[in-house]
Amino acid sequence: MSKILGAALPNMPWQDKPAGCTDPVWRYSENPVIGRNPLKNVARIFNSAVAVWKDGYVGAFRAETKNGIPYLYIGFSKDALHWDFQSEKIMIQDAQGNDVTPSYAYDPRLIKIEDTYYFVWCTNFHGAALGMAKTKDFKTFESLDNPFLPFNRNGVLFPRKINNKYYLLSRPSDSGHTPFGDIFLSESPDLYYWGRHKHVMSPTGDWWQSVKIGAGCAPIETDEGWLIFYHGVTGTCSGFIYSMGAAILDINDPSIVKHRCKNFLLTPEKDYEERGFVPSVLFPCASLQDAQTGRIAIYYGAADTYTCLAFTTVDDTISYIKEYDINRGK
Ligand code: BMA
Repeated sequence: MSKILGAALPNMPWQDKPAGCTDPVWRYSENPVIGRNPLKNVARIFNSAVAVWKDGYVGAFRAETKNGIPYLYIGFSKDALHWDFQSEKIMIQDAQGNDVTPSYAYDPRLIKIEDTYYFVWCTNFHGAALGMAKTKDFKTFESLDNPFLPFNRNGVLFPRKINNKYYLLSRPSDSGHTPFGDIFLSESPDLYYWGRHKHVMSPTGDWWQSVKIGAGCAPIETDEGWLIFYHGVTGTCSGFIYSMGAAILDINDPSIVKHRCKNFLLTPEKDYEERGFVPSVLFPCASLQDAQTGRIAIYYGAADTYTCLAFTTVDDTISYIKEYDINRGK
């Protein structure tokens, strides 16, 4: 039996595995959780992140406004399914209080470390790059500048310091639709200065992840190591297809991949994943987990249009990763 290390979360969204399901991850029967035109002036919310907040949940949402530009919105929820969105995008200040709200912002991750919540997203820094900001109250958001030079995407912080340092996964890219991409790990003493970069994983010969990969949900601490859900991309005659994979990284040195699954855990196959603004995109950005039961709820964007939910347990996923470990040649 594998274990999640961390807090119990008894009120998180959950549905048992459907009878007869042999897959390690299963979808929420009421998907999508966020449909089209979810609020005035916003056409789509997808590739978004949730976190525990007070006695409920907070979300950092990629909201595609009706001029086609994505911004970060926040919302609150009692059950992490029904959301009360704020009507305007969040504004970001620097430490002196000057407005530094970017001209676009997308694919947010939201990670709590100690008593502070951190947003990491793709921002406009003379092209696509990582933006980072922090908040304690979801009223004011202070920029932590740009961790890296352009171009970079899919920045995901670890939820705690390791050996007293902060760690960030990221994917150096180009400023367009990037036909390449590996996951790298960077270290920081203070969340401003990043260095000691290490390579973590590359695309593989498994076709679903043969073009590029990028970190998705914040790493989940387990007794086997850091469990990561990431996206893997293949190229087809009609464009890229995004699926979800998983791996386990060493708990003390997360640049070491202990196990990596050669199979995808989810790939677009429902109407809401195959049809939308960008068809066949399944893009995980966040999870909620309960250390008591080992349950995990994964939030993912579908077809650059919807926000959806899938479920697994730490045991289902870790035993599947090991069974189909890339190093076992199965
Ligand atoms: C990537 C990002 C994601 C998006 C994906 C598919 O480059 O922009 O936000 O989901 O493309 O369009």
